Amino acid sequence: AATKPVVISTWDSGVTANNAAWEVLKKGGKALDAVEQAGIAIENDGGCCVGLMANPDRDGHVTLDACIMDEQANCGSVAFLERIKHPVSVARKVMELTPHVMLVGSGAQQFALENGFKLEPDVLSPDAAETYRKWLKKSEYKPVINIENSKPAQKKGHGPFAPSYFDDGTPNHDTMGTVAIDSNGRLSGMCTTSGMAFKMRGRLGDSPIIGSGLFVDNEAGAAVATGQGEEVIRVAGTHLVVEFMRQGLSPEEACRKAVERVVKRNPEKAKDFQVAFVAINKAGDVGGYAIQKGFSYTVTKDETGPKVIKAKSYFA
Ligand code: SD4
Repeated sequence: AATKPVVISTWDSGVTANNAAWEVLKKGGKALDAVEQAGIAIENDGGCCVGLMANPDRDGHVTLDACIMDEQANCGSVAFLERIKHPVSVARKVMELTPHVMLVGSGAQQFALENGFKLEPDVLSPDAAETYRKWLKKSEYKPVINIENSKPAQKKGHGPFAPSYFDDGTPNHDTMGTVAIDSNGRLSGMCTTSGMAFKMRGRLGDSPIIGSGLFVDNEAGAAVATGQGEEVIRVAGTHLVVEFMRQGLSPEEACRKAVERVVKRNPEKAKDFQVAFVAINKAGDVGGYAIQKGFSYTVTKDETGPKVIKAKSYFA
């Protein structure tokens, strides 16, 4: 039976991702191709937090995490990948060409090079270089637990529903996650990120981990996460969202229940970090929910184009 295609992405920057996905979906294309295109589009111009223009780790290197999953539970993932422009596409190749799900670091890079991806220069974008220079001035060069949250996050002008920013204006997070259903009722999703800015070298977040940053089950639904990855991993966040949808909850309710689980794990700390989920079910209903206000998501259902929706949140 024909389904109406729908695509939902994290944040207001999801407009870029959705527009690329919609080009595929509107022609009756596959959800898997649509979400990959969404990832590619944002990796081309992901600003602070996705792709090679993004903020670096503490050592000044951009390290990228991405994964992709289709309606048959095929999945692929790369993490701690350096100097490759399109981690989402490398993740898809891992899924299609190897017997494995995850490749990391130099092995992931080697695999990418063997499969026709180009080694990009090891340089920061001008914005990232400037942000890093400022960060270095104030910051001792040693690992600090949760430095991302060591100052109260503030909202500063960045689109209608700004994500969290540090006091000095450094963006905290803006991972791109996209889930979609196509006209054949196939669900797929992807997640791509540079992770938390100024993370310890070698740190992986939730984003490349199937069941944490992204999960797809064609019987129940698909979900993707953004925010403080460590807290998402602790509850296997997106797997949890999908299981709640399997029990019959709407996507928004499922996201809300998963957010509540994250908060319950650490009620004190939860006041200071952000975690958000977006989800889609088999009927093409979509929803999202966050711990903190300021999270938005983008939905495209038809030719009227992407709509940015302000998510409800645990803390008002
Ligand atoms: C991470 N979840 O690496 C990612 C960061 C993020 O928006 O979502 N940024 O923990």
